[in-house]
Amino acid sequence: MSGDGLRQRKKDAKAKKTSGTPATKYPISSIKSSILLFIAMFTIGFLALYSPKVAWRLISPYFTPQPVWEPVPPSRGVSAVDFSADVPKREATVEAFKHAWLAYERDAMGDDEYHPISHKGSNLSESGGIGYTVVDSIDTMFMMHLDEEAQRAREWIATELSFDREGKFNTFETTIRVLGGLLSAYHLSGNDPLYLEKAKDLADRILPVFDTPSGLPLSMVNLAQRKGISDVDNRGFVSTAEAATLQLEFKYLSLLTDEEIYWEKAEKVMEVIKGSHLTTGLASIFMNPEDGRFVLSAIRLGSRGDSYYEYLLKQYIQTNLSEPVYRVMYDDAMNGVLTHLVQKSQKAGLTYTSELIPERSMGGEISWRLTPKQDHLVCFFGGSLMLGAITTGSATGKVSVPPRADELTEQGKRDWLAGVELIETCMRTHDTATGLSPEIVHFRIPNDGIDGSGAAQDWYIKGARPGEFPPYDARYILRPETVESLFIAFRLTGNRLYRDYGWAIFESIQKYCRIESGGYASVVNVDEVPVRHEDKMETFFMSETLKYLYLLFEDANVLPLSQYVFNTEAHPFPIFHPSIRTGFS
Ligand code: DMJ
Repeated sequence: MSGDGLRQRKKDAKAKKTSGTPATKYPISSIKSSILLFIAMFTIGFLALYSPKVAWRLISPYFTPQPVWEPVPPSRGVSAVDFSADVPKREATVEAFKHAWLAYERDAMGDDEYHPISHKGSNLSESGGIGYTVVDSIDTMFMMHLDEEAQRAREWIATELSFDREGKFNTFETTIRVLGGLLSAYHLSGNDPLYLEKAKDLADRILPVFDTPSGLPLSMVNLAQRKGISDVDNRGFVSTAEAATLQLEFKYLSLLTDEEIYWEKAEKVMEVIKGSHLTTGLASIFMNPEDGRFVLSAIRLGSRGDSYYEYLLKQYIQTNLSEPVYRVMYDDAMNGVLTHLVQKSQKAGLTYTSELIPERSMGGEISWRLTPKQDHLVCFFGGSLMLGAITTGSATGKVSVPPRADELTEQGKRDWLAGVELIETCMRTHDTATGLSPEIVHFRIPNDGIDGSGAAQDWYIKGARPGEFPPYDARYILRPETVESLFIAFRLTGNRLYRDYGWAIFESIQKYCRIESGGYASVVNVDEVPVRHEDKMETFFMSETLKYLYLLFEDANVLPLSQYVFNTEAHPFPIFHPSIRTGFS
């Protein structure tokens, strides 16, 4: 110890001796604390008698075990954060993309959808394609530096793509895949005007869907006639996710063209949804475009509900956190989801989301049945929760990678942990014969009447019986949601575990979905080997699944989450600060 240090210690000891109150038998401070303790005990006792709930809320934190802050699962021995590219794995995803694209180009160039086993394409309407596959895939080519392929795709867009097509096109799908694809192609190509011109033409044809009494969009559109069409199969109702998942695209287009109409139409939908707010913060999956109200229908994070929650957060991110209304709506929704939908499985305590199904009694009363069903679609939610935790749940404005406990609010910590756990659950649903996860899983609950093989684990595929054709739930249709969450989780934690998980999924896709002659196909039962294929390669395989896998292994400086927001079809748009005064700014 140095002389200075020694002198300081002696000074401290002397100060201790000379300062402080003289010793008394009952120091004032301890009398004060006793009085305070007495008052606190008295108040709690009083409350316990007259309002036990409030009393429990006050004292429960001292009795309920609090979750230990473990920001990421153990990283299999690798502790340092390494965000550099894993080149061999990244290049393997490029090779897979080429295998998919070149087969499509050979067999079906320009058609909306591809059937890799029959080597054929097909269109959504008889009047011709709308670039469903080409446009959805082009930004992945830009990212992968597939310049020749991108040039050929551009050529097709310049010379063949037309939106003057009769038929019923789904408003949401056309927006997220085609409009979204054109807008990100515009940005990533360094503002090639072709893409913006096409985007504007398409958006102008879609706009009439918003001309309803409420402003909620109709589900379908005839692009040639520029006319909205209601969905007769669903009594004219529009699904909540579909109505509330057009906003990133129309708002970015508004920024690029300086035309406020796109912004206003998209924002009006959010205003209507805000106005019909349900007390739980949750959203039923159907709304009525006539009066703008929620219709009595299921509540879930899966189909028709999923991207409503995703876009609440992403709208807040898109405009650089400048519209607090989305933060309030998102936080409110997350409170509802975490309180009412998130459950733990019986055996391994896996975190999953259930659905609420409304039931009407003979007397007309409504009750809600909690159903332990989780769509593969829900697997986007793990990453989304983590992204939300560091955004609306940040206590300090900026958080570390991975976040420290003191950098997040209580809600932020809750959502982060739930997100991490949900990703683990989604990975457990890949514990199948193929290593691929099914379209829908059910979790075990008491008295569910399941026996046999399903009884052994926490989850099962409903209706799967040996010797019978597999149920719809057993399929894997090349969906991206789990790898989307892995990509976000890796970027927010730097934990290699997420790359390992992604690689395992990629290997299963290579082994079981790859068609030797070109392309990839869905499998009809993830629990059956050898697999049976379905003759379809969904467009989101090239636009989302392979893109997120590529970005998972790419250097994290590429398309950083601090500067980009991905639309629900994985098309990245830059984050901006709105130049116009928005309805919610
Ligand atoms: C994609 O088209 C989008 O991610 C959408 O939000 C939901 N489903 C598919 C992929 O599974």
